[in-house]
Amino acid sequence: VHPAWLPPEAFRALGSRRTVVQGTGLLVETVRQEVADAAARYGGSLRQPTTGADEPTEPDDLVLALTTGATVPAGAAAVLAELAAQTGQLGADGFALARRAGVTVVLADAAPGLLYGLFEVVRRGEAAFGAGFPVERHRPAMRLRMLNHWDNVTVDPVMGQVERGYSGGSIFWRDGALTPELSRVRAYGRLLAASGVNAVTVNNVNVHAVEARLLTDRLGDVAAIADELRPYGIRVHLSITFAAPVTLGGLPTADPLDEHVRAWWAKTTRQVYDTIPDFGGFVVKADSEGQPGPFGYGRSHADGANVLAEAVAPFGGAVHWRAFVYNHRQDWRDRSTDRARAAYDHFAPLDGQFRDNVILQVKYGPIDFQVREPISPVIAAMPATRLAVELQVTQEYTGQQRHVCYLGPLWSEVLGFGPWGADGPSVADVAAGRTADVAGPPVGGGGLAAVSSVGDDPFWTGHPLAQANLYAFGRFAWNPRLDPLAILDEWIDLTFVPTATGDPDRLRRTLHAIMDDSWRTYERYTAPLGVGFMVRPGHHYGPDVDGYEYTPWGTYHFADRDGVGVDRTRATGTGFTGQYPAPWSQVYESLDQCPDELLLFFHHVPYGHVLHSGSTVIQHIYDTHFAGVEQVTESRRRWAEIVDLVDPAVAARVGERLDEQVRSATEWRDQLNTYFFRKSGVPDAHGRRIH
Ligand code: GCW
Repeated sequence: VHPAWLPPEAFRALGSRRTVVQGTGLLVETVRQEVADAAARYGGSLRQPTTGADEPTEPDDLVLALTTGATVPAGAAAVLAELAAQTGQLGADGFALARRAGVTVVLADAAPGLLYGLFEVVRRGEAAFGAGFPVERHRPAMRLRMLNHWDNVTVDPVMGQVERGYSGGSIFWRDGALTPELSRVRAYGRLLAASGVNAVTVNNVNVHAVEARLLTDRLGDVAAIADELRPYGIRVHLSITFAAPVTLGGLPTADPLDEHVRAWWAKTTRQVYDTIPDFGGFVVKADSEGQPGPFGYGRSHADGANVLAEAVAPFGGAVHWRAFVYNHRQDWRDRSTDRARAAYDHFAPLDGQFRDNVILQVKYGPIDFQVREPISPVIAAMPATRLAVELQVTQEYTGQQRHVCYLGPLWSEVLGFGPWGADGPSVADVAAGRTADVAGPPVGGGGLAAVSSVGDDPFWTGHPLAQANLYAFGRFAWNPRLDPLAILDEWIDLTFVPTATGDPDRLRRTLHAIMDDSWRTYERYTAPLGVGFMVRPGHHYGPDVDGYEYTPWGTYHFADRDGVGVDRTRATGTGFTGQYPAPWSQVYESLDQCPDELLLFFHHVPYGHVLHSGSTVIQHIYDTHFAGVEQVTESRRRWAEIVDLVDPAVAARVGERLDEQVRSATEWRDQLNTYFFRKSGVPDAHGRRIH
């Protein structure tokens, strides 16, 4: 299995030093083991801590210590003194890092912080042991940093084992049972911890019959996974079906207000915590795409979420209730229904009705993980509810890990976006719970969640370069303000540079050239100007402009001979723009002010409409599609120039996927350009070949 961003070489700087680790407990032992392994490989040492008097004759290079001990090793004393007033304020996951008088010091109030501090030292490599630097305090912005696996225990004949999975089978489940390869689960936990993730769900949000039983008679399997992930500070969560009281409990109803249903959830949950004391909680997809939910009993989603929240509350658990609820059986002739409106219409009226251990998990956009969407208006509409923002690391709509598409810049834009304008709180602030300056009582944030891209593929993510997205997710959940290109640099330096043969600068430069702008490149050759979809129905790979146009799924572009786009204005359209607060309700409503990249999401315009860029819509479509393919072709060429610097297996896999990306992008270009040329009759201003 590929080591991803933790090749042994990434531990060289740390492993060649003298280190002491002070503290006790499971995660401190993990830190010790990491240091011991690295030291054994690179000639350093791990010293056992002693008490005050017999400090070592040779000073330590690195001290990792908990602030809660009676003393800290000598080298850390000055740093501890400086921190003094702030000890106890680093939080469970936070740490302080400094280098002074030739000693690098990591101090944490609790063991998880020590582990994150260790991985920060790894990330910095030699720089952690170079020039001194003053005390830095590190705390994650999000308390919950969660990956959702859409893994099934059994293999679905249509979807395969992992729904929207592009990396082989599940790393948790095999042949209907728990995987025999638990070491792989542990290695996964280690990678996640090194990126900052602290929670995982082990099964699909679409909960099928076998998977439902993970809650009850198959709970032992979940416990076994939890045992592997626990040493890396990762708590396990389960996706459950709302119908469980009926399907598993044999009750006549799953009505959340029924006393027997409440009692069943309470009893069942107690058993879960008896087996897995640090169990994180439930993730629920209800009344969505055929999953059962409270609507079936005439109850609200607050009723539904609260009965589960009540069951996990005594144990400190949380319920992640997804806001992805819409009518997937819409009549395409019905112009009054707008899928973009659905989450807000369902959930905004419920603000304030959820128990405080309910986290409403909202996809970042109002539709479905498209390459370009405005942010979901739900994010700005529920000040009295804990919200988590959901991203999609698995590239369902962004090339399915056959295309290079580094999503860091997309996520950075989403997280940094100010729903109340540039000066107000950002999307990340809402997820982190820092919305006190917005009307309503301040509530804790729900954190960041994302659909995992990992499978049992030797490269974890199918496309080796797609590992960068997984890494970036954890880093953003820790600090949403990080520069996406700096994250990419970290990932390159951890993953590739230590094992590169030859010129690491050339490797770094070329990977940046291929990846930096790859999200926008993908946007260029696929659906234009925020209109979305245009993918093949079902598997969602490759172009099919009208594939969803006359289906019940609510994802339409309305192209005709005169123009294209969805009128979501209040004036003449579905009124969706009214779900945003100012200034966006106005900006999006206005044809003049609406940003180009979202124009067709909000407006239906003629092909000759002139964008802010100065181009017409039709010419923009032609230009971006030609440019997108050129960029992909260029990336293919660049990769060929650096294959000598990387592992041959990686070189071969990436090369083969880039070939497919060139083919697929060309297909997208030709279908899109031809489609719009035939609809509009407007020729390309530059006379390029359109079929
Ligand atoms: O993007 C859509 C996917 C479904 C998925 C759903 C969801 C798990 O096509 O496969 O179901 O979103 O987020 O629930």
